[in-house]
Amino acid sequence: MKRISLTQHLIEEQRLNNSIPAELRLLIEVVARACKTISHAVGKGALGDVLGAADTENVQGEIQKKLDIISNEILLQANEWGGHLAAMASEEMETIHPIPNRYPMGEYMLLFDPLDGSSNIDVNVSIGTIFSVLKAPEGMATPTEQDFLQPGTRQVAAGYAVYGPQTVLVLTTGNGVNCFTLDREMGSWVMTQRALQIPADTAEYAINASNARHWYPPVTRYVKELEAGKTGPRDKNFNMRWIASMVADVHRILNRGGIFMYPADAREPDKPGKLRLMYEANPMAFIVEQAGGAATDGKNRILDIQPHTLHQRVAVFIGSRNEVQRVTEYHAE
Ligand code: P6P
Repeated sequence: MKRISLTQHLIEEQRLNNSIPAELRLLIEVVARACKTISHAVGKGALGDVLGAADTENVQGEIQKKLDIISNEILLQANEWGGHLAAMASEEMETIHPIPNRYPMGEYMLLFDPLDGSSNIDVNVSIGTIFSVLKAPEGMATPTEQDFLQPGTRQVAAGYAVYGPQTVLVLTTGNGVNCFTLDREMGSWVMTQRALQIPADTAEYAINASNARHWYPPVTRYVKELEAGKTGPRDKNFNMRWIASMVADVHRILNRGGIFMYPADAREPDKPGKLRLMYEANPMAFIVEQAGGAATDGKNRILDIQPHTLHQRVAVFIGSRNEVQRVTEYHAE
């Protein structure tokens, strides 16, 4: 494949599909540059005195890691001066972050989980940044949380960076999914995979099986059939992976198929799941659907869900569409 840079790809996309206005191209380049900086900070590990917990909690009541806060700051500082954004929202911040008055306001809104998979940071397992881009409502003067509460179908771009053996940026602007690998010597993102497609079928699933006794019947039935393999109704054997880093699990699925599940369960009956809709499930669902996969909350297409609060959680079944369809049908029975 001809190696082109992220910049060249975005310019060619704009020329071919007229789908990336200059402001959106600038936004994507700025976020990609911030992910380079985060990759550098993550890569230092203990040498950069960035491991371990900070002495603060985030809006979810989770102890923040130093790198959670560092990554959040990197994304805020990279994006607030460019004039392309009206506001930002982050897993690490209770309320939205309007662009400071000293900078011009743009027409896009950026949401992100600055460093997903935090429990893996200190043990050197892959982690990542997830981001989602929405358009600010017409005529919006002062951004409020309400302006962010748009269904996932309204995203104009979504992506993630996975900080693993390679640092890879995965991006969609609505015309398919492309991957860029960070060339550390040149400091540039180079396209390494184009138009990714997720196989409709798979023999690999991802779920935290330690929660099995808490699952509701549709999930128990579905997973038990996978575990039965050739001896059961699926008549084939399945493999299991659970990295406890959604970005890494979804990246594997994007490359070789699979289904990732984080269901609601009986541990907290009124909690719809662990993952957040606005800056985890929605961007991942946009990417996966653009790659021919599917994403539901067990009943509804994730991208169709009308959000009610910025940090709301949602159950997630995402990946190879025939498996997502099957487990969703089990919920309907
Ligand atoms: P558990 C990471 O904290 C995360 O939000 C996702 O990236 C990951 O898939 C999930 O939580 C892991 O959850 O309950 O297995 O630790």
